[in-house]
Amino acid sequence: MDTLKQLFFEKSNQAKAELKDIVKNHSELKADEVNIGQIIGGSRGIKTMLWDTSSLDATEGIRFRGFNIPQLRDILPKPDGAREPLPEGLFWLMLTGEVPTEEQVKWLSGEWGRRASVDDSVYNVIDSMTVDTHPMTQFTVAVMAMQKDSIFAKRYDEGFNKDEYWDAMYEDTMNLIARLPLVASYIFRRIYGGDAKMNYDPNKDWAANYAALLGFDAPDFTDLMRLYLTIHADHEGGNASAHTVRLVGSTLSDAYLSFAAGMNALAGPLHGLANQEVIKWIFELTEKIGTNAPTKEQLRAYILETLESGQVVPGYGHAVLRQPDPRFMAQKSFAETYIQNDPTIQIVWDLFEIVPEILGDLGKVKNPWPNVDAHSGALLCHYGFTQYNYYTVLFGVSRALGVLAQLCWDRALGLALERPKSVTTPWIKSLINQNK
Ligand code: CMX
Repeated sequence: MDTLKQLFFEKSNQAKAELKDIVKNHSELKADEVNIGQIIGGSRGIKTMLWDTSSLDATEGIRFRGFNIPQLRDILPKPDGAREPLPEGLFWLMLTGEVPTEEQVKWLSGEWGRRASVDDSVYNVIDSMTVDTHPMTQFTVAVMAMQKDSIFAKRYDEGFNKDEYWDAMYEDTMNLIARLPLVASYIFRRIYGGDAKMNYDPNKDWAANYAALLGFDAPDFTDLMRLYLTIHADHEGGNASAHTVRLVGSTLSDAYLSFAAGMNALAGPLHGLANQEVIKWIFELTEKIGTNAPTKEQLRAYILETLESGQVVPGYGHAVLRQPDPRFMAQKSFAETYIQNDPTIQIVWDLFEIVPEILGDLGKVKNPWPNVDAHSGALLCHYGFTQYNYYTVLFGVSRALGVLAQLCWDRALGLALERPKSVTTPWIKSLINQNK
């Protein structure tokens, strides 16, 4: 058994015993109360999931196993000469709760390199879609096409002991993550041009491979990819993509089926697709105003026009956060450190000064601050990566790390099939009448 798998087994075995004890002795302890507004309003804030890989605080932002983003940028191993952490390190941390050593992440880079192979049948399935099929659709279809290789599904079909579910889920997770740069970059090259088939370089880390396979291998861009793939990896369990992976996985669907389902949630414009919407909106703005250096008054007028036409300002607002997203701030700090005088990045920063006040004045927006998607597109464009219809795929490749690490935990802990209770409108009306 490899070291990571062994460590995960030991940690999860211990956690399973603790959880059993908690369930036995404290099941009746009240954790939350639910009101009608929450039932109708998208279940906001109801504590109803166990999710250990990360936790989101409304004012402080995301913490991965207790570490915030500035801490992760500091403590996670970096390859020689690199300035940003390896996503491998974050995966290790999320799966085991331990910060890995340089040697351990090096091993993980090599292990994903060893597992990174995709057979032609998967590429053939991608090729069967027209190139104008949205990259996120091609991505989920490609993940589904790889499901034939699921070790979990195969062992389940043969009949296997539930105490071994964690083992098969770990194997599927490792294989799927290793393969994602290959299929995701194939989709990119197929749509936007580039060599048809390219090989994964086992001597490079996961993010460096993905960057190179996309055709962008400037050192600064590779560092950006390491940062990007780290900060988008997880955002606790309640967000739509993570929750979907959990829900589908709880039926004992394997890693491929569960992850593909989550990617369909990420592809919605109120969630991950917002990274595409933000840059599209900025490009439309510069085209309409006729300059790539608009004044703040021009920006203000454009924002008001967007709101008046009944649309949201993409990249702003959040269901949980009530402060500027630390993932936005991490990208801003990257740009401040490594990039000078980029007009699109300047627009992003000007919007940061203007949008919150306008949204705040509406009186209904609970969080007027930028989220992760407000900055990512401008950074990518700086390095020539302007194909914004593809951006959500980058988000999805990163999100695999968190949701699949947690899915391994779900099966190791033996978490139950999800089955919350729904109510009808007459039930709600009768509750209201009883309380008059
Ligand atoms: N622009 C305009 N109006 C906004 C807004 C924005 N950026 N954010 C919220 N509002 C509006 C809502 O549409 C809602 O209006 P109605 O009452 O008329 O329906 C009102 O303010 C209250 O919404 P909220 O409670 O503040 O926010 P929600 O939890 O309902 O929604 C989110 C959160 C992210 C969907 C919303 O802020 C939004 O639509 N933002 C723009 C899209 C976006 O950037 N999504 C990416 C989020 C991060 C991610 O998942 O990747």
